[in-house]
Amino acid sequence: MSQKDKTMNQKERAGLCLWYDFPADKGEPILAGGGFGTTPEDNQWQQFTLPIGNSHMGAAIYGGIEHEKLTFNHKTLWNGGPAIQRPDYNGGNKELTSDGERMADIYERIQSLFKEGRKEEASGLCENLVGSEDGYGAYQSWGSIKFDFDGLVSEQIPSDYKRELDLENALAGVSFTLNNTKYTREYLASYPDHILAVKLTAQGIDKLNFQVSFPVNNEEDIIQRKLGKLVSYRIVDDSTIVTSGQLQDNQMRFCSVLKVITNVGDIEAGTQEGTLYVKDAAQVIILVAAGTDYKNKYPGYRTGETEQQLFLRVSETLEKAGIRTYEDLKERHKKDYHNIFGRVKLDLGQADIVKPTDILLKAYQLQQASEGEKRLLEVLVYQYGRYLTIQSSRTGDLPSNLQGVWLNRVGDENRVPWGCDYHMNVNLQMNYWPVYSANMAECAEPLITYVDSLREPGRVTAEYYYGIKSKAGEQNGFSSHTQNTPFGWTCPGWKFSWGWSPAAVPWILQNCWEYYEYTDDYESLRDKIYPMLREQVKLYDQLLTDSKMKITRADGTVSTRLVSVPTYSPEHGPYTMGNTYEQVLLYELYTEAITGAEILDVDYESIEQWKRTRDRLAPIEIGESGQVKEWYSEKELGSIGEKNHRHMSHLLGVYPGHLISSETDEYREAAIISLIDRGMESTGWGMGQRLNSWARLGRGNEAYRIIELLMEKGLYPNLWDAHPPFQIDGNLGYTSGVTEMLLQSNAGCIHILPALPDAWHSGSIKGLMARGNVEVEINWTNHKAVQIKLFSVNGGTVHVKCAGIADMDVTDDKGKIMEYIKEGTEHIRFHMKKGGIAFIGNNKKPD
Ligand code: FUC
Repeated sequence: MSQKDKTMNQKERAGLCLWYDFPADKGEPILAGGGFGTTPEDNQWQQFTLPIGNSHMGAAIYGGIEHEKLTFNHKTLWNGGPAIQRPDYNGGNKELTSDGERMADIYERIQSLFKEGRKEEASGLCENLVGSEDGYGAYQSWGSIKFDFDGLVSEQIPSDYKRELDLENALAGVSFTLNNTKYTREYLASYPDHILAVKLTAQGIDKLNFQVSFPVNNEEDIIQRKLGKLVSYRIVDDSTIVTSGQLQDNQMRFCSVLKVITNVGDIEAGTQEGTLYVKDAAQVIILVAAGTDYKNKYPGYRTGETEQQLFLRVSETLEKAGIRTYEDLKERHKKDYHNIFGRVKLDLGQADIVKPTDILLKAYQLQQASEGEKRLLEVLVYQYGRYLTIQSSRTGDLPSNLQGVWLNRVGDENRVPWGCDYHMNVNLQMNYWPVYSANMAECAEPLITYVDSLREPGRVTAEYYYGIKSKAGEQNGFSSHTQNTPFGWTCPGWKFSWGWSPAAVPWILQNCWEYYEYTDDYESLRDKIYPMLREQVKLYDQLLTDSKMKITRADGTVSTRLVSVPTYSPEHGPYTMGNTYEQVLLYELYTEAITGAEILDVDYESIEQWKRTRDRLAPIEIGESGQVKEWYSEKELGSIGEKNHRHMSHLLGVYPGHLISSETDEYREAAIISLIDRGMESTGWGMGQRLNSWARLGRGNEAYRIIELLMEKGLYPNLWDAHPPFQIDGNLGYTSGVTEMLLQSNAGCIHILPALPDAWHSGSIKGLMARGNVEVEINWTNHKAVQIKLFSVNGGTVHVKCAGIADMDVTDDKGKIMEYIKEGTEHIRFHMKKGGIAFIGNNKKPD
């Protein structure tokens, strides 16, 4: 290891840990709780607990001294969907309106009215285009793992108390000393072994004496409203708590097995049903496995397992893990985690000091942090976004939801924020913005598989609402809207103004397409991604209609615009015939399908037709204030819509799209005017979107100002993002945004330091990914890249853009000069071998 690498690692070690000197229930909340009946307890939970997860399961740790608690989740534990009391459940889709008219007829009528210019009548009819509320459901908290310790009573928090989350190893821990005994607790959630593992130790005079329980979260009113859990607890083998149950709402079965292992000390039955008492132990290992009979398979969404079969499956998981020692489980967990997390290292010149995270955040908020401390928090939150992704989105599972996998609430969507669903209105998209660029591509598998699973139920939506039918086995078009659940909920919600959003699918497909762009994985493109794009284009081929709006292209040719009708720009303004939001996404969709077909060498005739269609979408128009119009009828800024609205979907061509970039000058200036108009402050994900957009526009200092505002106003002490309540998209949008400030690859080249702010004058980043499967490392000093290292996984031509690059030389890993083609002062192109390395540096000898 070089000296430089060592310094980087030391700094990372000091920085890459969240830690506190008090338990979660003793913290003073710094922000209001948010809506959805957020209680003081919910607020405490969302601001202070520390999360671990293996995607399927999640836990959030309090770190109480006498009473320790971990809220526990399983990603599939959802109310809603198919159920005995909902024999006709159909993804919320309704064929008929409440007046008995066919939705598809109303849809057609709305289109005709809009075309006749009868906007008010058309808009009035839009409210009919809704789905049912019945069966939407909500994600449910499972319960809590509790430890009630005897003898750990203290008036004060011990001075050596520490509660921490080590991001480098994905380990959470609590430690303190009481009565000359040192207590440590370590928590991990293992993806390779499918378990949660806990190690408790007491070193000194006293031993561990505690009751352990695993009660489900089942508030009384929830049971009365039949949204609760029917549950039974039993003790097996004198050391294992088995919980078996069913959700009242949809009869989903769930089962958990918690096993206590001690080598010294006794395990006895506890005082209440389903509890165990551990006596006089110096070390205790606890393993937890859990599962449900959910299966993402339309239309039943169940495995079909009996209670006993589910129990056997969960027990088997636990038994397999139980053969291994705790240390072995921990090593396997760390290896799996390091493989993804360890790829990216960020050094912004952060301070090498160790301060509790809440103190660091507070100093930042009060503008009392040193520059080094600010960098430390900026790096920490960056890597936290990567940690949260790895902990909440792994192969074989559902994607991360609005809170990743962590939730402490039960009930309906008025209590569980937005049902904690799969919101495709920027939220699910944002969760997956950093996966490719920040080198975690495998974490996107749950998303791609999930979107694929919306196709079958989504064909019902296409049929009912647009009259587009797929015969058995046919793929004639699928649709889905804002809200989505694990049960193929594809209807347009129960209110048009937030529920209707067919462009949600092209939008999320963009994330799926990016998987191919970054990995060059031909098989995935052929077998999964292109078929989805193709079917979506097929849908829009049938939906798009001539608006009679005149468009004049850059080359002077004139035609009329094809639009989808009705459209609504999230979540304000009028109902219209097309809008920038939807047209931009469609432009990108057609482009992705065309490119995909060309790569795969298929659908030649369609490619030509798709190009003609794309040519008539004309997504972007500039308004009288020089802005990107959100609606085609908009004149000057502010003439329509709400000022400072948190959504800025008319700017999707900036990010995550490609229509507006620092290369397209005319649109770029317009986008800046529109961005300024939306304001710098917003909710969590709103900050994430602003950050990524400023970065894409090459405006590092504005991007950095967003970062400062996010730190100052938008994060809880546990660094979760505050919508409020907690919503994980803002965390992941931040990680994506920082990546976009340092590296971009959307405009046909690998752009080095495209939006470096003044505050980050020197630093290094290692392991970012550029499109075309190229790994990039950048070292910069005084705002200038001094060395760039590229690793081309698949080989091919690379086009690199960087200020001053024409004065640098390119060498291979043996130090041999590589030939390149120079284009102006900022661009070079050269060929790389598969697995080849290139160093671009400022080592040129004077001529
Ligand atoms: C969108 C946003 C809300 C919230 C919800 C989950 O509808 O407008 O702010 O984030 O998603």
